[in-house]
Amino acid sequence: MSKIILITGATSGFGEAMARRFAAEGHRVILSGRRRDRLEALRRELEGLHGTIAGNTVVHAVHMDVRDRSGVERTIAALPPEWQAIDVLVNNAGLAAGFDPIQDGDPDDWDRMLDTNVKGILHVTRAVVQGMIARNGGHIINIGSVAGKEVYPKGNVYCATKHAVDALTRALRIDLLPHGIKVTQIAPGLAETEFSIVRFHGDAQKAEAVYKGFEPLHGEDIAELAHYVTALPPHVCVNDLVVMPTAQGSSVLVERVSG
Ligand code: NDP
Ligand code: 8X3
Repeated sequence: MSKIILITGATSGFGEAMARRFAAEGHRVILSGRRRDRLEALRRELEGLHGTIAGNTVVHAVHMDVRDRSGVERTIAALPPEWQAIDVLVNNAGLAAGFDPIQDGDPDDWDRMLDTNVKGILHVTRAVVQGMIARNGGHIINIGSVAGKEVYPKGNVYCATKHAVDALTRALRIDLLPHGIKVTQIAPGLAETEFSIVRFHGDAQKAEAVYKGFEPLHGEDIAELAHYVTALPPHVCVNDLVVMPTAQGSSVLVERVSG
């Protein structure tokens, strides 16, 4: 059955891969993010590939900064009627900013991470969940991280935000239980997206080094898992899914081949 799926942070990485996958599986996808040019390019591409389902376009795009609570509320409230009954919310937008020991960290980076990774999930969930409750069903997927299961050197605030995602996911699951709403966390390890470029403030060399000597996860791997958890029967909910590259054993243990 075709679902309406809202993805935050659909302009790159996991979010973009999930948008492509869900649209290819016959779902209707709401793309969101801050970079308007990328949103529009992906919207056009997916519409060209998949056209319409039962008279409705397969894709809709909204400019939305998850840190802006009133902007999020306005954007969700202003969705066209045929896009309002969101079945699946993927809280994917997030970032790491900086990679320093706590004493050298930049408080502006801390604010960006806390506001995006934690408060962003709260803002979007709050705006979407009332509709799910009214419809007595839905599915919220939070993209956590192995950084929400462990801490590692220089990961401090990013790890704290992803531990918050882990806790919030479990709390949502409990609070939304009476409403028939599934809540799932997908917690990936090292994946090559724009994540490290953002973390290192645009330093592509430092970012590339993170994925040297082993095969990291790719956006398509996370899209596969997101598709899997949404395709299960109504009585089955995956609560938590930790996934790493085969070469990764923990946040700090990666089997690399040199050369
Ligand atoms: P990318 O940098 O490739 O994608 C991040 C996405 O988040 C972009 O689409 C970006 O869009 C969006 N985003 C960032 N800030 C905001 C904001 N304020 N409002 C709306 N959208 C925002 O990285 P990934 O795909 O890797 O990251 C996706 C999620 O996966 C994040 O939550 C990250 O923490 C998590 N993760 C990543 C891992 C990895 O190794 N790559 C591993 C584990 C988890 P735009 O800039 O257009 O707004
Ligand atoms: C991103 C993966 O290992 O850099 O969440 O924290 S890691």
